[in-house]
Amino acid sequence: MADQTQAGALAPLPPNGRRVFLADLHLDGADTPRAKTFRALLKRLAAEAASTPTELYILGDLFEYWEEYHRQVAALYEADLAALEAAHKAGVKIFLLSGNRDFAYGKYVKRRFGATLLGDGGALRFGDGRNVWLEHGDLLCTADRRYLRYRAIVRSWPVKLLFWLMPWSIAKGFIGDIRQRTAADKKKKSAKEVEIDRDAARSRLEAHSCQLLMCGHTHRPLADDLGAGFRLIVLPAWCDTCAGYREKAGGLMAVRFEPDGTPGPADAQGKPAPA
Ligand SMILES: [Mn+2]
Repeated sequence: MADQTQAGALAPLPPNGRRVFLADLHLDGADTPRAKTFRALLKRLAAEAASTPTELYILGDLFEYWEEYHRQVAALYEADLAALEAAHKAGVKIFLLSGNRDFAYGKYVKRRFGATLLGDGGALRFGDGRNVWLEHGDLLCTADRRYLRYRAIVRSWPVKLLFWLMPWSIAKGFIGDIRQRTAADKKKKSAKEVEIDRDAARSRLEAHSCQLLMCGHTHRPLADDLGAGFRLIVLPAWCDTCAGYREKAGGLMAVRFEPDGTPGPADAQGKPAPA
Protein backbone atom coordinates (compact mmCIF):
# COMPACT_ATOMS: atom_id res chain seq x y z
CA MET A 1 0.00 0.00 0.00
CA ALA A 2 1.36 3.38 -1.01
CA ASP A 3 2.07 5.60 1.94
CA GLN A 4 0.51 8.93 1.13
CA THR A 5 1.09 10.53 4.50
CA GLN A 6 3.37 13.10 2.92
CA ALA A 7 0.94 14.24 0.19
CA GLY A 8 -0.14 17.60 1.58
CA ALA A 9 -0.75 15.60 4.70
CA LEU A 10 -1.17 16.62 8.28
CA ALA A 11 -1.74 20.24 7.31
CA PRO A 12 -4.28 21.65 9.73
CA LEU A 13 -7.26 23.51 8.38
CA PRO A 14 -6.85 27.29 8.25
CA PRO A 15 -8.81 28.88 11.14
CA ASN A 16 -11.80 29.81 8.99
CA GLY A 17 -11.57 26.83 6.64
CA ARG A 18 -13.88 23.89 6.18
CA ARG A 19 -13.69 20.35 4.95
CA VAL A 20 -16.43 18.11 3.64
CA PHE A 21 -16.10 14.30 3.61
CA LEU A 22 -18.28 12.11 1.40
CA ALA A 23 -18.19 8.46 0.34
CA ASP A 24 -19.91 6.01 -1.99
CA LEU A 25 -21.78 8.36 -4.29
CA HIS A 26 -21.88 5.67 -7.01
CA LEU A 27 -22.67 8.19 -9.73
CA ASP A 28 -23.62 6.44 -12.95
CA GLY A 29 -23.88 9.39 -15.31
CA ALA A 30 -27.65 9.73 -14.98
CA ASP A 31 -29.45 12.73 -13.46
CA THR A 32 -30.38 10.80 -10.32
CA PRO A 33 -31.34 12.66 -7.12
CA ARG A 34 -27.95 11.68 -5.64
CA ALA A 35 -26.14 13.20 -8.63
CA LYS A 36 -28.25 16.36 -8.63
CA THR A 37 -27.76 16.90 -4.88
CA PHE A 38 -24.01 16.38 -5.33
CA ARG A 39 -23.89 18.99 -8.11
CA ALA A 40 -25.92 21.39 -5.94
CA LEU A 41 -23.48 20.83 -3.06
CA LEU A 42 -20.53 21.55 -5.36
CA LYS A 43 -22.18 24.83 -6.36
CA ARG A 44 -22.62 25.76 -2.73
CA LEU A 45 -19.01 24.88 -1.87
CA ALA A 46 -17.86 26.93 -4.87
CA ALA A 47 -19.72 29.98 -3.52
CA GLU A 48 -18.28 29.43 -0.03
CA ALA A 49 -14.74 29.02 -1.37
CA ALA A 50 -14.69 32.73 -2.29
CA SER A 51 -14.42 33.62 1.40
CA THR A 52 -13.48 30.34 3.11
CA PRO A 53 -10.70 27.83 2.33
CA THR A 54 -12.75 24.80 1.32
CA GLU A 55 -11.64 21.20 0.86
CA LEU A 56 -13.70 18.28 -0.41
CA TYR A 57 -12.61 14.71 0.33
CA ILE A 58 -14.25 11.87 -1.55
CA LEU A 59 -13.49 8.56 0.14
CA GLY A 60 -13.94 6.34 -2.89
CA ASP A 61 -16.70 5.07 -5.17
CA LEU A 62 -17.48 8.54 -6.49
CA PHE A 63 -18.24 6.82 -9.79
CA GLU A 64 -19.68 3.39 -10.49
CA TYR A 65 -16.77 2.86 -12.84
CA TRP A 66 -13.73 4.87 -13.82
CA GLU A 67 -10.72 4.54 -16.11
CA GLU A 68 -9.01 6.99 -18.41
CA TYR A 69 -8.12 4.76 -21.34
CA HIS A 70 -11.41 5.32 -23.18
CA ARG A 71 -12.73 8.85 -23.58
CA GLN A 72 -16.26 7.43 -23.52
CA VAL A 73 -15.98 6.92 -19.75
CA ALA A 74 -15.46 10.62 -18.99
CA ALA A 75 -18.14 11.50 -21.54
CA LEU A 76 -20.63 9.42 -19.56
CA TYR A 77 -20.06 11.56 -16.46
CA GLU A 78 -19.83 14.92 -18.23
CA ALA A 79 -22.43 16.70 -16.05
CA ASP A 80 -20.69 15.58 -12.84
CA LEU A 81 -17.22 16.38 -14.17
CA ALA A 82 -18.35 19.85 -15.26
CA ALA A 83 -19.69 20.47 -11.73
CA LEU A 84 -16.40 19.29 -10.18
CA GLU A 85 -14.46 21.49 -12.61
CA ALA A 86 -16.55 24.57 -11.75
CA ALA A 87 -15.98 23.98 -8.04
CA HIS A 88 -12.24 23.57 -8.63
CA LYS A 89 -12.09 26.81 -10.62
CA ALA A 90 -13.90 28.58 -7.79
CA GLY A 91 -11.16 27.45 -5.39
CA VAL A 92 -12.47 24.22 -3.86
CA LYS A 93 -9.63 21.75 -3.31
CA ILE A 94 -10.73 18.25 -4.27
CA PHE A 95 -9.11 15.09 -2.87
CA LEU A 96 -9.92 11.64 -4.23
CA LEU A 97 -9.32 8.28 -2.61
CA SER A 98 -9.52 5.13 -4.70
CA GLY A 99 -12.68 3.08 -4.29
CA ASN A 100 -13.20 -0.49 -5.39
CA ARG A 101 -15.12 0.91 -8.40
CA ASP A 102 -12.98 3.89 -9.25
CA PHE A 103 -9.35 3.11 -8.53
CA ALA A 104 -7.92 3.94 -11.97
CA TYR A 105 -7.69 7.72 -11.52
CA GLY A 106 -4.90 9.51 -13.33
CA LYS A 107 -4.00 12.55 -15.39
CA TYR A 108 -7.53 13.26 -16.55
CA VAL A 109 -8.99 14.12 -13.13
CA LYS A 110 -5.86 16.06 -12.17
CA ARG A 111 -6.16 18.19 -15.28
CA ARG A 112 -9.94 18.49 -15.33
CA PHE A 113 -10.61 19.46 -11.71
CA GLY A 114 -7.22 19.65 -10.01
CA ALA A 115 -7.81 16.43 -8.10
CA THR A 116 -5.23 15.45 -5.51
CA LEU A 117 -5.05 11.67 -5.62
CA LEU A 118 -4.67 10.03 -2.22
CA GLY A 119 -4.82 6.50 -3.63
CA ASP A 120 -5.32 3.80 -1.01
CA GLY A 121 -5.02 6.16 1.94
CA GLY A 122 -3.91 9.49 3.30
CA ALA A 123 -3.53 11.33 6.58
CA LEU A 124 -4.48 14.82 7.64
CA ARG A 125 -4.71 16.81 10.83
CA PHE A 126 -7.90 18.18 12.29
CA GLY A 127 -8.17 21.61 13.88
CA ASP A 128 -8.64 19.89 17.25
CA GLY A 129 -5.16 18.32 16.90
CA ARG A 130 -6.28 14.80 16.04
CA ASN A 131 -4.51 12.98 13.21
CA VAL A 132 -7.00 11.38 10.87
CA TRP A 133 -6.48 8.50 8.47
CA LEU A 134 -8.69 8.30 5.37
CA GLU A 135 -9.23 5.29 3.14
CA HIS A 136 -12.03 3.67 1.18
CA GLY A 137 -12.53 0.74 3.54
CA ASP A 138 -12.38 -2.26 1.19
CA LEU A 139 -8.90 -3.20 2.48
CA LEU A 140 -10.29 -3.25 6.01
CA CYS A 141 -12.97 -5.84 5.20
CA THR A 142 -10.46 -8.58 5.82
CA ALA A 143 -13.08 -11.37 5.95
CA ASP A 144 -13.97 -10.68 2.32
CA ARG A 145 -11.15 -12.86 1.00
CA ARG A 146 -12.69 -13.49 -2.40
CA TYR A 147 -12.93 -9.75 -3.07
CA LEU A 148 -9.37 -9.14 -1.88
CA ARG A 149 -8.10 -11.74 -4.36
CA TYR A 150 -10.15 -10.14 -7.14
CA ARG A 151 -8.85 -6.72 -6.11
CA ALA A 152 -5.25 -7.80 -6.57
CA ILE A 153 -6.01 -9.14 -10.05
CA VAL A 154 -7.94 -6.15 -11.46
CA ARG A 155 -5.22 -3.78 -10.27
CA SER A 156 -2.35 -5.81 -11.72
CA TRP A 157 -0.48 -4.39 -14.70
CA PRO A 158 -1.40 -7.19 -17.16
CA VAL A 159 -5.11 -6.46 -16.61
CA LYS A 160 -4.50 -2.72 -16.91
CA LEU A 161 -2.61 -3.28 -20.14
CA LEU A 162 -5.40 -5.47 -21.45
CA PHE A 163 -7.98 -2.75 -20.75
CA TRP A 164 -5.78 -0.11 -22.29
CA LEU A 165 -5.51 -2.11 -25.52
CA MET A 166 -9.16 -3.07 -25.65
CA PRO A 167 -11.45 -1.23 -28.04
CA TRP A 168 -14.32 0.54 -26.27
CA SER A 169 -16.95 -1.71 -27.84
CA ILE A 170 -15.43 -4.69 -26.00
CA ALA A 171 -14.45 -2.84 -22.82
CA LYS A 172 -18.06 -1.63 -22.47
CA GLY A 173 -19.29 -5.24 -22.39
CA PHE A 174 -16.75 -6.15 -19.71
CA ILE A 175 -17.76 -3.19 -17.56
CA GLY A 176 -21.45 -4.12 -17.72
CA ASP A 177 -20.51 -7.67 -16.81
CA ILE A 178 -18.36 -6.59 -13.84
CA ARG A 179 -21.13 -4.32 -12.55
CA GLN A 180 -23.71 -7.11 -12.72
CA ARG A 181 -21.40 -9.59 -11.01
CA THR A 182 -20.52 -7.11 -8.26
CA ALA A 183 -24.21 -6.43 -7.61
CA ALA A 184 -25.05 -10.16 -7.52
CA ASP A 185 -22.00 -10.88 -5.37
CA LYS A 186 -22.98 -8.21 -2.85
CA LYS A 187 -26.26 -10.01 -2.11
CA LYS A 188 -24.39 -13.25 -1.40
CA LYS A 189 -21.97 -11.72 1.08
CA SER A 190 -22.26 -12.56 4.77
CA ALA A 191 -22.56 -9.79 7.37
CA LYS A 192 -18.98 -10.47 8.43
CA GLU A 193 -17.64 -10.07 4.91
CA VAL A 194 -18.99 -6.53 4.64
CA GLU A 195 -17.82 -5.46 8.08
CA ILE A 196 -14.79 -3.34 8.88
CA ASP A 197 -12.26 -5.43 10.81
CA ARG A 198 -11.77 -3.38 13.96
CA ASP A 199 -8.34 -4.89 14.69
CA ALA A 200 -7.20 -4.02 11.17
CA ALA A 201 -8.55 -0.50 11.62
CA ARG A 202 -6.67 -0.10 14.88
CA SER A 203 -3.43 -1.42 13.39
CA ARG A 204 -3.78 1.04 10.53
CA LEU A 205 -4.18 3.94 12.97
CA GLU A 206 -1.17 2.80 14.98
CA ALA A 207 0.94 2.41 11.83
CA HIS A 208 0.20 5.99 10.75
CA SER A 209 0.13 7.62 14.20
CA CYS A 210 -3.51 8.63 13.74
CA GLN A 211 -6.38 8.57 16.22
CA LEU A 212 -9.42 8.64 13.95
CA LEU A 213 -10.06 6.47 10.89
CA MET A 214 -12.68 7.62 8.39
CA CYS A 215 -13.79 5.31 5.59
CA GLY A 216 -16.82 4.25 3.58
CA HIS A 217 -17.42 1.20 1.39
CA THR A 218 -19.68 -0.93 3.58
CA HIS A 219 -22.78 1.30 3.24
CA ARG A 220 -23.24 0.55 6.95
CA PRO A 221 -22.54 3.84 8.69
CA LEU A 222 -20.94 3.69 12.09
CA ALA A 223 -19.23 5.95 14.63
CA ASP A 224 -17.58 3.95 17.35
CA ASP A 225 -14.64 3.84 19.75
CA LEU A 226 -12.00 1.20 19.08
CA GLY A 227 -10.48 1.47 22.54
CA ALA A 228 -7.25 3.10 23.72
CA GLY A 229 -8.35 6.45 22.33
CA PHE A 230 -8.84 5.20 18.76
CA ARG A 231 -12.03 5.91 16.86
CA LEU A 232 -13.67 4.63 13.67
CA ILE A 233 -16.18 6.46 11.49
CA VAL A 234 -17.77 4.66 8.56
CA LEU A 235 -19.45 7.32 6.47
CA PRO A 236 -23.02 6.93 5.32
CA ALA A 237 -23.22 6.05 1.63
CA TRP A 238 -24.13 9.21 -0.28
CA CYS A 239 -26.16 7.10 -2.70
CA ASP A 240 -28.48 6.12 0.19
CA THR A 241 -28.63 9.32 2.24
CA CYS A 242 -26.89 12.33 0.61
CA ALA A 243 -25.05 12.67 3.90
CA GLY A 244 -21.44 12.91 5.04
CA TYR A 245 -19.29 14.78 7.53
CA ARG A 246 -18.03 18.30 7.85
CA GLU A 247 -15.10 19.73 9.76
CA LYS A 248 -14.93 23.36 10.72
CA ALA A 249 -13.75 25.33 13.72
CA GLY A 250 -16.36 23.67 15.95
CA GLY A 251 -15.04 20.19 15.17
CA LEU A 252 -16.32 17.27 13.13
CA MET A 253 -20.04 16.78 12.60
CA ALA A 254 -22.34 14.55 10.61
CA VAL A 255 -24.34 16.45 8.00
CA ARG A 256 -26.96 15.68 5.42
CA PHE A 257 -27.75 17.77 2.41
CA GLU A 258 -31.03 19.02 1.00
CA PRO A 259 -31.56 18.71 -2.77
CA ASP A 260 -30.35 22.34 -3.11
CA GLY A 261 -27.11 21.51 -1.28
CA THR A 262 -28.09 23.11 2.04
CA PRO A 263 -26.48 21.23 4.94
CA GLY A 264 -28.43 20.14 8.00
CA PRO A 265 -27.50 18.23 11.15
CA ALA A 266 -27.51 14.43 10.87
CA ASP A 267 -26.83 11.43 13.06
CA ALA A 268 -24.10 8.87 12.36
CA GLN A 269 -26.55 7.02 10.09
CA GLY A 270 -26.97 10.11 7.91
CA LYS A 271 -30.56 10.62 9.11
CA PRO A 272 -31.79 14.10 10.02
CA ALA A 273 -30.99 15.02 13.62
CA PRO A 274 -32.04 17.92 15.83
CA ALA A 275 -29.53 20.80 15.69
MN1 LIG B 1 -16.83 0.48 -2.19
